[in-house]
Amino acid sequence: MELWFSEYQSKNVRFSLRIKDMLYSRKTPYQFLSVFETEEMGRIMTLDDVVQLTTRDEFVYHEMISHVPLFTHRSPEKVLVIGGGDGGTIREILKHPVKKVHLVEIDEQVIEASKKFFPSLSLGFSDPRTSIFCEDGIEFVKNNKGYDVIIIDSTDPLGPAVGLFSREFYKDVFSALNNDGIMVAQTESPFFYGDFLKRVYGDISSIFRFTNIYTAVIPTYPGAFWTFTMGSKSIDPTAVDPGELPDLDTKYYSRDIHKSCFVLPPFVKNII
Ligand code: AG3
Repeated sequence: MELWFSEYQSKNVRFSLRIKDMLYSRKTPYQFLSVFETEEMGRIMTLDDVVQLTTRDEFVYHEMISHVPLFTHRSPEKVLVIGGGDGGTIREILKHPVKKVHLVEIDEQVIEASKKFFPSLSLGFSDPRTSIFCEDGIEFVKNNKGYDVIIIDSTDPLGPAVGLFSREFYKDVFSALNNDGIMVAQTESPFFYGDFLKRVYGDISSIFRFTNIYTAVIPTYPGAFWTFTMGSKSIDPTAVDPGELPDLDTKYYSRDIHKSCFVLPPFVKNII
């Protein structure tokens, strides 16, 4: 018997992975969390039947959501991650000489499942620079300040994550950042979420001096062509000279990618 996991990418498009083994499945207070072993994409974590990561391609998302803002800042010391309970973003941030990384994940069970099933992602949880807070990120940014970089590693803009894409939240993120602070949010694929991207870009650019979208290819996310939207208080992201960036052990991110990822095709420029 063949077992398949399918994610509805839109009402009329589904993406399916053949499952070898179902490792974990439970309802948490916030969402339905599953872990599968797949035939081809390694291990996957899903939340409410939406792919969060596969061990085969997670490096693209986690490298890109971390290194682009951290290297744009140049000397980040204190970094906040909102969401990202799997730990992949923390793992990448810790490749930089940062002093403190705070992780705010609302669902403790995502952290526990990652420790158990995704050790290559969650290894940064035990680093002395990491502090973990199982709280609502929306409240957390209202009460905690002084960050150089804030990374919003959220699920899709549905259900509990809706507030993480609101203009009010971005204003609180702005206030939680230092004067040269930078934020980045994962902002979906322009193929399926064009209107959403336009709205978020408009909101972030009404608050931050610089707003830039950059992209990466993530085969297991809807549309594969993924966007990240960066808001910067004073540093112009396009003025960064990638030639001056230090070497880093990465598989997708590179100096050339740092430059090219900000180049947008006309259909995306026309959306925003
Ligand atoms: N980021 C999840 C991105 C959204 C994926 N969307 C989808 N498959 N429809 C959080 C997980 C990685 N840390």
